[in-house]
Amino acid sequence: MQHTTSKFEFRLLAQSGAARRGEILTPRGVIRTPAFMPVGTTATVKALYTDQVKAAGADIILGNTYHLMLRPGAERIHRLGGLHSFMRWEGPILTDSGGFQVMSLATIRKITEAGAEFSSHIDGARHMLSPERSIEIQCLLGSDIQMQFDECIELPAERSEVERAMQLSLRWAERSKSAFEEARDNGLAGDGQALFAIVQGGTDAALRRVSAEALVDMDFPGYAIGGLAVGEGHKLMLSTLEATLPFLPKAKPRYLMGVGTPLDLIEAVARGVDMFDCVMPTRNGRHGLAFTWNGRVNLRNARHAEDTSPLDPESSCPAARDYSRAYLHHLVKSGEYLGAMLISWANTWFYQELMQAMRDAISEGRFDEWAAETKARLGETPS
Ligand code: PRF
Repeated sequence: MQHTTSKFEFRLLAQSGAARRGEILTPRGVIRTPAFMPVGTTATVKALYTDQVKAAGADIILGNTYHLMLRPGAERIHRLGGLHSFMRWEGPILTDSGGFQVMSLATIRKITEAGAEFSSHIDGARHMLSPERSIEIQCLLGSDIQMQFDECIELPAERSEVERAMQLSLRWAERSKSAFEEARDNGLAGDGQALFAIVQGGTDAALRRVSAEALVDMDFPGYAIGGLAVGEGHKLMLSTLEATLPFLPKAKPRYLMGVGTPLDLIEAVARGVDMFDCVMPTRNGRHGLAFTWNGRVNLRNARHAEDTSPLDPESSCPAARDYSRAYLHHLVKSGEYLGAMLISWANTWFYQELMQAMRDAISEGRFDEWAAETKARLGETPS
């Protein structure tokens, strides 16, 4: 483990156009940015050992307040020594606050000024999440980067509804910050841990600006852009990013939540985003869809049945380099666990190689040329 610092710190190292290369220093290690964080919702990056996640090149993974509070419970994880030792991941962990998952997963939910009341998607039991309880849970888990409690609504929505949720999220940002500072005063969080704010406001540029400016006034160590990739489409997502990023401080990391495809990542980095998380590499891996340097490959397709070539000869991932497409096709068609494991591994590795390629291109001052070449190679079309 690298003990580089006792404090949370962000350094900008290079810029190419608006694309930024940097590093976040934490007591648990350095996060190279732009960074992609594999999603470890229930204290596991599905179908992968943590050693594989690390070897793929990930510096940080994500965990979820919502899932872990329901099972096995935040207090239990705390008694067991915290999330890092529980799941055997020594590097930094970012935890989402639960607001988004309440909206997407819980049934019978009621949002009030106090917080979100909801029924568990597991057993229907009633629960309450507030900004204060969310921060308490993230402290119990031992999260290195915590997220404010927010409300993310589905798009399209009425402007008045978007504004209401954005304003509520601003008040919840204040309460999240107070709760985090109190936790620090009580020794439940240290100087090396950070709380990020989340900008909301739908696809409305004016609301995004109000949200960003109010959060910047509150002075957080990092800012997320939430409320995107929720049905608005690729173009509106990018124009909303363009309307939001100018109002965020250059010296702080910017995190686009729940995004995305390889094309989304390239376009967002080109506009100045530093961090991402998404289930795309692992969820698609479990369904037989692979990401490679020559584009997406659906291993269910019969054209792979007798193909002895590897998934991606350019990848240094054993799963992509050492197994035939015919074998992967067979595993996927047979519903074998190993199929999900190998393709999740290859995809997680590919996403990290993509981020490394972006970091290199930024350092070399040729991000735009790299992006044009890579988009053509990958053949990704906007979703
Ligand atoms: N808020 C939170 N988590 C999130 C989102 C959000 O808006 C999104 C939106 N894509 C993903 N995850 N707290």
